[in-house]
Amino acid sequence: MTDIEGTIDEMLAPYPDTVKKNRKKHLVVKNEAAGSCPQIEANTRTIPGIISQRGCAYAGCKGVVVGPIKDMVTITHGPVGCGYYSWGTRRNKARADETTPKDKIYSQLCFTTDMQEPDIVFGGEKKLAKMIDEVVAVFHPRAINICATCPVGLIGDDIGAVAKAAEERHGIQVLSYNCEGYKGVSQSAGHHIANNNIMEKVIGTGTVRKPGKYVINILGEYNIGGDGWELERVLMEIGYTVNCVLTGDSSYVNIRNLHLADLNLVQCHRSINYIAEMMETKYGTPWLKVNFIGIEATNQSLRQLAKCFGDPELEKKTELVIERETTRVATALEHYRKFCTGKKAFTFVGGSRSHHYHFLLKELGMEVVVAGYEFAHRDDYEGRQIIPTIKTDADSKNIPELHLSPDGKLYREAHEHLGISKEQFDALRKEIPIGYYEGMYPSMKAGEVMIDDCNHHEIEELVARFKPDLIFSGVRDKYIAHKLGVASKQLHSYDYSGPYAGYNGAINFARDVTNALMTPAWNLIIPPWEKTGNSGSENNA
Ligand code: CFM
Repeated sequence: MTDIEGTIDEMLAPYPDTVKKNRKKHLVVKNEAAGSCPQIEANTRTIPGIISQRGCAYAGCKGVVVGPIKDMVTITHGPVGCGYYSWGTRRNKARADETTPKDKIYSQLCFTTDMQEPDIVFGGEKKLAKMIDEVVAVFHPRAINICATCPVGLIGDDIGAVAKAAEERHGIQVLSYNCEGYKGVSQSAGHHIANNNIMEKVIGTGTVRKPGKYVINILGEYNIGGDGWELERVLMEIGYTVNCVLTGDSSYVNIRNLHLADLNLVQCHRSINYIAEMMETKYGTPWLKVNFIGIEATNQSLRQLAKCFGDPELEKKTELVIERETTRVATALEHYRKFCTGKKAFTFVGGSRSHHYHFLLKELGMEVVVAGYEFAHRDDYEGRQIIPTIKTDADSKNIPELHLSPDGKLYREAHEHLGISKEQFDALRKEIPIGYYEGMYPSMKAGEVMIDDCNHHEIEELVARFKPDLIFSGVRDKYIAHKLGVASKQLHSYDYSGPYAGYNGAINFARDVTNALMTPAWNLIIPPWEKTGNSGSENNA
């Protein structure tokens, strides 16, 4: 047993035996000698009573995937709390453009049926139908989403029937999502439910391809703090047409035309890999895993993207932009690196960022000693090659798998989408991550820890034992870190800052991290374990 494994056993020691056994499966210590990643347990139920960082299926569907679509009204069908607490908390920015005027941006607003006790007792369908009529009369949206919360499923409101009748009444698309919070073990279930509906009912209904030689979509980019805008700036300068970003600053009209692009880039694998895969099956559209967090990661993603089209001119332009942008940000990054080098970090975020930010943190000279996802699946840790070995359980069977087949009219082979030969595509596939994601494990170093569905107790213990300088997490853990005397930065909402993606984002991030690390307050707080000279849970009360 290594020292770190011994440390983990000590951390789990206060748990009852069954809990200890369960939680141990959610932890992996990187062991270079062992070669491939050991199996980690993920996407399974949180132990009742444990204070987890996770959200619910409704949060994943409404809050993450469909909520940012700016020209759709998204109605939360349920008591007011779910709508209210998911209002404006995720910083998916949107702005008026040629698809959507300013007064038609609804992603910033909160629409909820505010079900009351009589609605729970007698059913909420009539109230929902009335609300749709009012929304159409007042706002005239292009289309509507209805997201169900827990009580809706419990009382059996047929939101599908309400949506269908409303479509007939109003002549616009009304999509219903049975994303009741309990539908899965985390928000991940809601991503899948949203992906299914968008794929089945929206993608492929449009006929307008945006003009351009290289037309791409960015999937799994939600424009938090303006990240997507920074990426579009760079991609457009190189010569790409960004057909649609799913779903950051996206509009319904563009999502309908998603299938008309040549290539899908996948930024957040966890939340959107379903659509990427289904589009590959139905339309033959290839997808490329990218990461635009960190300068080198961005440069690598841009180079791999340029290779896809087999055009030397595109590669040349890519190199010019990379050269100019990298040089432009180098001095500022070098300045911040002086403050960040040698500092240790934890990254606990949902299902993608804990990995993506590794690259940027390493560029700043920092080490990620513990990294975890709230709700990722095994492939986000271990790589997609293990997908066939993932056992489906009762919770994952809850979400229907769509079984699609190639579209007779629109299906084209991947190489045809890219305008290259089959041989060129096959060679490319071996070289760059087309249709593949390697997961977080390869980014970890020996002795570093990956943890799934980390909880309050474990965060305290890990802090006491690994003594990080900075914890990247969300609002649930931010103040745990502060109480332990450690600086923290939110990687979900960026603490009202951003963008953090691409070149300009890297500078913003380096500045914010430097500010967090250099804040004198942290030197004035004595962490609990240093007061007693011990470590361990009994000292963390
Ligand atoms: Fe993808 Fe996200 Fe994430 Fe996610 Fe999220 Fe988010 Fe996240 Mo918060 S879609 S998995 S469900 S990158 S809201 S923009 S930051 S937990 S790591």
